Amino acid sequence: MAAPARIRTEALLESPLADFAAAVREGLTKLGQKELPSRYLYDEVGSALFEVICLLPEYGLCRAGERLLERHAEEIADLLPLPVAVAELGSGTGTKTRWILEALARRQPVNYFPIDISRSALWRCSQELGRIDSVSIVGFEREYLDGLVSVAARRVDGEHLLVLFLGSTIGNFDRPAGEAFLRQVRGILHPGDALLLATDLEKPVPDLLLAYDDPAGVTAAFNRNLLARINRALDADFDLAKFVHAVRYDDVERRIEMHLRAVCDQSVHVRAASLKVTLQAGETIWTESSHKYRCDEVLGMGERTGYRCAAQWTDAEWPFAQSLFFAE
Ligand code: AVI
Repeated sequence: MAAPARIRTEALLESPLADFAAAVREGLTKLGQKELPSRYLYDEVGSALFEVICLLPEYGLCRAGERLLERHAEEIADLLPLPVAVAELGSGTGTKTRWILEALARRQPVNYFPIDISRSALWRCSQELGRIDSVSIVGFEREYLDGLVSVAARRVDGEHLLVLFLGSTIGNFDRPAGEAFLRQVRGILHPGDALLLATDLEKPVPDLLLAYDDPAGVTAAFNRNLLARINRALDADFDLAKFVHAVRYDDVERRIEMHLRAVCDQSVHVRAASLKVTLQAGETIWTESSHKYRCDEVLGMGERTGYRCAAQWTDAEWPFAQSLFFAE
């Protein structure tokens, strides 16, 4: 049996709490639409709720991504130049990565570098994947691009890099920001390095609304937990009973938006951000966007940002794509 994985937790953000307070202050004092950044949905509770969301019958996204990896991992591995090290952006607990690592480990010893801002996610990732023979893991508790720069600096001569960006996390960026991000990743890669990019595809709006507003209320709890997190971490007094989860589809932007709607006029004190906010009945705080794509649009995004697409696989049950790009 392989030794338990070693998780290195290199330099953290300078002051995560100060960054959080600043982001909350900025988002809640915006003129017009109030916002909170979706990255803060994922504290311990939020991450656990997201894992439950992935089990919901109405939310097929995670299962579709995993099905594609399970079905096509060998083909993906055959397309990669060897030797290759694997970096994963936002690895979470790493469940969906197993298929790729196992396929690669049948061809070569694999160095796997999960990058995630959550130490507990990295720890669970090491538990989940650290026992695959011929796979060694070093985790980076860092932001995506910082982590990727560190991983790239560790590569040995002649070794390629495969970057995994799974789960359609790119959909949580605005489209221009998503492209800018792909370009930044490209700037860290060498020609011939690979990027496996997952994207959730367009599907009927009623299916999307149900996926993001499930009858069991798990997504609502996931959304409201952001306010609970602000209460806990920033000494705020949001009354969660005074907010409802609201989901809408913007068919121009082709995205699902999650909001928290105030059910009555109220004011909230966020002490650690030195902030008093007032909300009117019906006003919303926008907490997440989840963009949906077309297959050819994904190819275009890759081409405009310095990649060539080698293959694209789609899931028939839940429209979803995995696209394998090579840096040009
Ligand atoms: C992580 N991300 C791709 C999910 C999504 O579908 O946009 C987050 C999520 N939000 C609500 N449900 C799931």
